[in-house]
Amino acid sequence: MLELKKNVDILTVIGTIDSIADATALFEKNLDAANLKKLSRIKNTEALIKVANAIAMCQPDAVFIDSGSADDIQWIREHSLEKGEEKKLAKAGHTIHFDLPQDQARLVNQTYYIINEGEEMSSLAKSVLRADALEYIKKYMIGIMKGKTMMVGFFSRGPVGAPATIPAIEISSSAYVFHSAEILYRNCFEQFDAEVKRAGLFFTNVHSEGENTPENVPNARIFMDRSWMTTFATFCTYAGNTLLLKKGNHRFSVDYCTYYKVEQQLSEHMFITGMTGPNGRKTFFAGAAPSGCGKTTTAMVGSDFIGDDLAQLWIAEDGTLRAINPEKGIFGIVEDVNLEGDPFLMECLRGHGTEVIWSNVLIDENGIPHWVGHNEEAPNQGTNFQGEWYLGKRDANGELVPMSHKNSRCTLVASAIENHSTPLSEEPNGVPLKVITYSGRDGDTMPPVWVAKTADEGVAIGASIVSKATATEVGASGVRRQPWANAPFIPGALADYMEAQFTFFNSKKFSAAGKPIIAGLNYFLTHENRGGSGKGLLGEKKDVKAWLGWLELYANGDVDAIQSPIGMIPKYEDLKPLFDSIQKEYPRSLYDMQFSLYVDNIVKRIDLQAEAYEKEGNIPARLFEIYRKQKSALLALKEQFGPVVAIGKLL
Ligand code: SAT
Ligand code: MN
Repeated sequence: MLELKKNVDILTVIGTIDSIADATALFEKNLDAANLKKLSRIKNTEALIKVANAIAMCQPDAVFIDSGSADDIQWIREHSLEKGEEKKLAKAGHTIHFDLPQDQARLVNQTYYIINEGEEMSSLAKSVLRADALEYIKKYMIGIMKGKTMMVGFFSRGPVGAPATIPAIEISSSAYVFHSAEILYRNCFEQFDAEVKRAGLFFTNVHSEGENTPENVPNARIFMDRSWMTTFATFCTYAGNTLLLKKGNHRFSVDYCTYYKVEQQLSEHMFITGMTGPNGRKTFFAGAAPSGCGKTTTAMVGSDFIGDDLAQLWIAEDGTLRAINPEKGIFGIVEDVNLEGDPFLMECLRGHGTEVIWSNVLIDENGIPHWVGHNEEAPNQGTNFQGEWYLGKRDANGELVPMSHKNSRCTLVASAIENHSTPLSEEPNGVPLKVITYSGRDGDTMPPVWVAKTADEGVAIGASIVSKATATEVGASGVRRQPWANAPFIPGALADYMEAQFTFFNSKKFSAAGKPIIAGLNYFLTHENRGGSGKGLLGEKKDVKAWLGWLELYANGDVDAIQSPIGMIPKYEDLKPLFDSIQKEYPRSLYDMQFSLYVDNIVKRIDLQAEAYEKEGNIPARLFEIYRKQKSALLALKEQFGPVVAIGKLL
């Protein structure tokens, strides 16, 4: 359950401002004439009271209202340089920001939902009671912006006017965070009041880096107040912890969809991209993958790239599935980004003059950024996320310090990417989705692509993502279940989220042509695990085009597929021409390695999932029915053909 505006709003308790008269008086005392004039355009009293309370709590020396104008954005860039949060690089418009060595990724162990007594939460999330959060915030956030300027901006999480767009207020003393916000989100200063009215709500985010020292990081907290849709973040700068317009508000959006928009909307950790099929046909995809599993690369393979991280989905009046990207920029991992795999992104990073904020990469003596896997000549020394760096440098534990952190990033507008479809990205009607994909990092079990036979089986694919831990979360390791790649962002009970998925994808509101196909993708099978030799991956980045290309054909009924217990599997003869078109040899032996059913592995995976979900309360029975059905069909196949079933046997 989620009850909005339940109990006290922490900002109001601490700031003590509860009327527009008091808010106005405070603005007059704290804002100069120019910023007062800007703020006077915002009329929504609830929003103004939130801002006033944030000022009362944080006690900044000055307040800057970011109207989104070119002048205001320029002011933010310069403020960041003055504060030393960013430094200029050799290429015009490029800057470097370093997060503290302790703050290189999402601080999952310091991230909490603020909840009310008795609320049922996801078993995968940490939560803190409202009273305890209030104590922390009082202790650390009162006066946290003394000596600093507070920046206040009004943003839109999606194209203005789209049914699934929700506006949000961003408040921070970090100019880096604000600079990033301006690149990644649409400033909707002029339309904010109207958008709050349309959407019926807005999110609020309050962040301060404080002194931003390593000693402070243990006190860092990322709090998300579910009931008041307000975030608080302290003593850190990594955007995943501080720019809470992104994952903080994504969490609220997931919560809101699960409890207030059932059968209407979903909020997903998905890329959105379009593929061009025969005769110029456009087919749009949205796909979930845990951070660091090739989501950005997949998104950019499309001919009509829309977004690489988040998607808001809804069923339109005409029965089609629509999607928007709440963001307009990319906060992309740079490790292994190179000319061969990511030519369009590389063009932005090395070629033409797009604005880029780099974070946590190596900067050489010429002010040029370098990162692991860029496939270029690399320097032997420079400055990186740990300070001065030289080849062979070791950290306190004797481990080699890599040239760049695994989670180092580039921040840039999506419209700079050659295949970005900017007009469609800005379309309030969204793009019509025909394909939903789920992927993880799975070395030995599932094939590169398979399609669910029913909506329920599709929901089960999403529920069953597993992945090796990646670099986006501090302290994570091992193989983990990653339901929908969205679990870190599901505040409420997993069962409620799953129920909402079943309801949505089985909705009678879909027209026959509007219902999407739901597929699994896996790029991470290894030779070793599929009867080959060596430890390498069976696939390479460019294969993604073939897998998506096949799904494009299948979704439009141009090819059929082989029925198997786990779903529909592509035929060799349909894949071959797709590999031809990417100039790649595709022998049947490779196909067999990729698509043979390794029954024992799959059954083990099903058991792992079923056992884990049995421990969770109230999981919809149909999930277990699907697992049971698939398992018994797989065991019957094993009986007939042995533990490794060549897919051709099922023809
Ligand atoms: O750390 S974040 O989750 O914000 C970045 C990402 O999408 O991987
Ligand atoms: Mn992400």
